[in-house]
Amino acid sequence: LEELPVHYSLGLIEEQRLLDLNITEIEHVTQNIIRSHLGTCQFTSEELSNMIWNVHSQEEVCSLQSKPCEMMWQLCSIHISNAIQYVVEFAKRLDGFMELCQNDQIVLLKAGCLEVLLIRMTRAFNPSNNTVLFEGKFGGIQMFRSLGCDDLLYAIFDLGRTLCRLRLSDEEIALFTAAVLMSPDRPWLTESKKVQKLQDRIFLALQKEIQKRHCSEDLLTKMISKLPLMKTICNLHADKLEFFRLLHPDTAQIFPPLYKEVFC
Ligand code: CLR
Repeated sequence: LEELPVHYSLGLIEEQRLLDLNITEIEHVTQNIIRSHLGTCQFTSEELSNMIWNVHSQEEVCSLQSKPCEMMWQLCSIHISNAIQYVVEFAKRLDGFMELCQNDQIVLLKAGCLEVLLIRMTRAFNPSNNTVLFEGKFGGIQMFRSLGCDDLLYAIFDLGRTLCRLRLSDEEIALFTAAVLMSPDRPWLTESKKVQKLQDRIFLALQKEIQKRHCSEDLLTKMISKLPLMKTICNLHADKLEFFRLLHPDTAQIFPPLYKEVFC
């Protein structure tokens, strides 16, 4: 080492310092996102695992099934907009999000919040009996029969099962939802380069997080491969909502304002 020219060893040190800097920067991104997720995920994993065998009784399922279609739509939209409020708070806490222009903040949230909810649903989904958390207890797809959207519900439950199979940690869910939210390809973005840079950092952080826990490197590929199914679900939801509004033109009052703002 003593024989090396001085500038060479200095160069090495410099490079090493740069590497450390990048590592701490990504570590920073990771910590910010995980903290934001844990602070806004509505239920801790512990709360969810305590609830998981608390299943709706047959009577409770029947009473949901006998609700009129409009009432069930209203109930679901209330739960969804409540959950969206937490997603909005999640986005606001992500480094860089509030520095985007207001137009882009709105574009990203409108386009991404249902996808984020669908990923978050994995935490509240029990794949061993195909149940999801709804109204404080777990229940199967039949709870939603009166909505008249069987194909949509099958797609949602299908996604729940396939995402659960990936056995994502809370950290991975945090980073995955952040990456989905920061999608630079959403229509009407004005500063998509900025969003691209933020998403690049998030994917780097996600890759690092996956390397920590898994031997197989293809988890990220598997996660990304679920995005088309999510897009299909979003489109189906939009179609069903449009159809519902055609059948019930008086729906202006039944949906909560946030649900209308995001989806109508
Ligand atoms: C997702 C994870 C959130 C909490 C939460 C709130 C509302 C839940 C949602 C989760 C999962 C999907 C859900 C939704 C309410 C209605 C909806 C159960 C658990 C079902 C699938 C019905 C959808 C029907 C329409 C789109 C018409 O932290």
